[in-house]
Amino acid sequence: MPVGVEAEPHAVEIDLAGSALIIIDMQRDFLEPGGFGETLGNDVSRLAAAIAPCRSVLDAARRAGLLVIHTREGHRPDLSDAPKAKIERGHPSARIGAPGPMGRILIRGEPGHDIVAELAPVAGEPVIDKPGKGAFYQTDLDLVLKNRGIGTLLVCGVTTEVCVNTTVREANDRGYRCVVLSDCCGSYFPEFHEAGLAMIKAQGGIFGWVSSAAPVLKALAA
Ligand code: TIU
Repeated sequence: MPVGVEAEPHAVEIDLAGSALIIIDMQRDFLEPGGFGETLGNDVSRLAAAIAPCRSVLDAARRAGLLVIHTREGHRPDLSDAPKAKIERGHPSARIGAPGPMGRILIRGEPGHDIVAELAPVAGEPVIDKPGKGAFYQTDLDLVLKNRGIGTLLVCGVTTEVCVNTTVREANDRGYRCVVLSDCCGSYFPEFHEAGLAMIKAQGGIFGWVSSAAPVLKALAA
């Protein structure tokens, strides 16, 4: 039976059996000092506020039996899946693959690539390793969702305007309904966080809906 969730630009009806929680890139590389995010010159402490709301939705989704999917951005140790243009971009303090305090920057298997302890995946929750910003690009996410009959995504993670936005745009074009939870997302730039959410819900919800943890907790408890 569908449940209503308060959202913008208007409330959305969600069929829980056909919905999944997807948590984008809540990795130490983005949230903790010494990782990829900091090498790019960002104040990584700005993302910490998203952890507790994410955790509350994650706990509720697990209790409600929702499919929970985690994603991680990162590359193979030999960098064979990392575009040269990405590695050479900008003037980071350390490039992708270079050694750092949490292991090699943005490399699979390194401590920095791990999801933060508070949101660590548990057995049975698919983890999608992605080489790009979007979670559909060069991954089997679409196949996993189709096999589970998922049509609606509750989206959390970082950063709002980069990997969350890219994934929502990809999902929208593939026919998924996306509900982005504002306080469960975060950005190094408060103004981009706001703009990233505004772009999703503008024009009658051009890419989806924007809600937050509280209305989703209410719906999951119903
Ligand atoms: N730099 C930045 O804001 N984000 C990323 O590079 N990746 C994700 O958002 N996951």
